[in-house]
Amino acid sequence: MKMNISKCSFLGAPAVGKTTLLKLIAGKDISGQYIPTQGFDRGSIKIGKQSVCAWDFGGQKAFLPFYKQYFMGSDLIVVVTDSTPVNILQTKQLIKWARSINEDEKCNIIAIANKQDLPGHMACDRVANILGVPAYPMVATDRTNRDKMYEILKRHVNVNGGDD
Ligand SMILES: Nc1nc2c(ncn2[C@@H]2O[C@H](COP(=O)(O)OP(=O)(O)OP(=O)(O)O)[C@@H](O)[C@H]2O)c(=O)[nH]1
Ligand SMILES: [Mg+2]
Repeated sequence: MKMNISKCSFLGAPAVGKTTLLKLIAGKDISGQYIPTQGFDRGSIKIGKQSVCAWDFGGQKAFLPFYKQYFMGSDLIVVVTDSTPVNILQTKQLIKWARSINEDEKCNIIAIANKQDLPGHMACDRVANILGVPAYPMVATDRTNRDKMYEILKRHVNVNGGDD
């Protein structure tokens, strides 16, 4: 019997806000200082009736080759950018990498244009244009965005009959 679990991978450069986004969804404290994720962390999120296994991949480039085997088979890839022009271009490269690894799998890629509260951020529609994937504006450090982030995942995770 196929279990009703999706795999959702969070990918992005260091310090763009991946771990913060996952804490936001989980309703955890998001006020702490930056602690870089070493390797990856895994956690479970409930989206409707669906259990989603969320993989939080630390952004340091040296980890990338090591990720391949863990990253394969993602149902949804959430690439996170801090919405600066330089980082958006780095993110474009990461999307290329993600596609090259998942090319045989059908998997969705979306982007979170995070840190929309900071001066100099790029507007989300421009981020979407450059990256070529659907993008959503976000401030992960604002806990009132929890429902918004939940709805984004719900829309894109392959929810089977999970209407609530
Ligand atoms: N101003 C602002 N700061 C944010 C936002 N999202 C996250 N941060 C801060 O950015 C820093 C890095 O956040 P993390 O979530 O740890 O970043 P990460 O992408 O998991 O980084 P790695 O684990 O190194 O790959 C933390 O100090 C967060 O508080 C945001 O939307 N706006
Ligand atoms: Mg992290």
